[in-house]
Amino acid sequence: MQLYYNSYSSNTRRVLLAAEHLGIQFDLVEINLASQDDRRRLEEVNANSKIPVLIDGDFVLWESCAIMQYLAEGTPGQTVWPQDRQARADVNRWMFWSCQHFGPAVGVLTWEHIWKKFVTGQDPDAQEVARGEADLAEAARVLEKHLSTRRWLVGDDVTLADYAVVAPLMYKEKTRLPLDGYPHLLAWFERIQALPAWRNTDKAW
Ligand SMILES: N[C@@H](CCC(=O)N[C@@H](CS)C(=O)NCC(=O)O)C(=O)O
Repeated sequence: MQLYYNSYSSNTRRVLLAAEHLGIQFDLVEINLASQDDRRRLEEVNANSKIPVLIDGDFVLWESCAIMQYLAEGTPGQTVWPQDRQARADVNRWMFWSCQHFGPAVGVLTWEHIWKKFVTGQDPDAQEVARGEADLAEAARVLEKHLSTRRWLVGDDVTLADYAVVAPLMYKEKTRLPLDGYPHLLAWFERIQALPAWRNTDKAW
């Protein structure tokens, strides 16, 4: 299988986390989003012009969480995407939440504090930073409450839910994410950072 990727991409990171956990290796195709040639190559497989993209024979799949589920489904004996209907729905719920709420909140801050300068040369916009911080506080509050009584987001061990939600935290230090007031969230992040999947995919910075 081929994966169109970049190590700076948090959406790619969640796929790499799942693949590492499942023992899957890719033929990696690095995409530099600043290169017009790479963009053209990317748009041939994803009209959204976004990474990651998985190619498995004739089958092309984009959207990071869909790729994670596809990888798990194809791995006999895996436990990260449970077979039980309700447990699986619970994992799916956090994966959707990650893409809809947590990831975008972190994404606003990552853009303002890191990428904007690279791409546009402009400084962070205070109003946008305030919006990102407010959205992050709301999402972090939900995570903190949930993790106050459990070690992992679903069940007794790490699942795709944890890998999907945690990926944007690869920018926690660089973006100085204001998360000091969320001790359970931080303890959960430390647990994930201790996993081989995190350590073996920690190549970006
Ligand atoms: N919902 C998509 C988001 C993918 C995405 O936004 N990827 C970023 C990199 S982290 C990207 O390719 N951005 C390029 C662009 O928006 O032009 C997913 O989860 O795969």
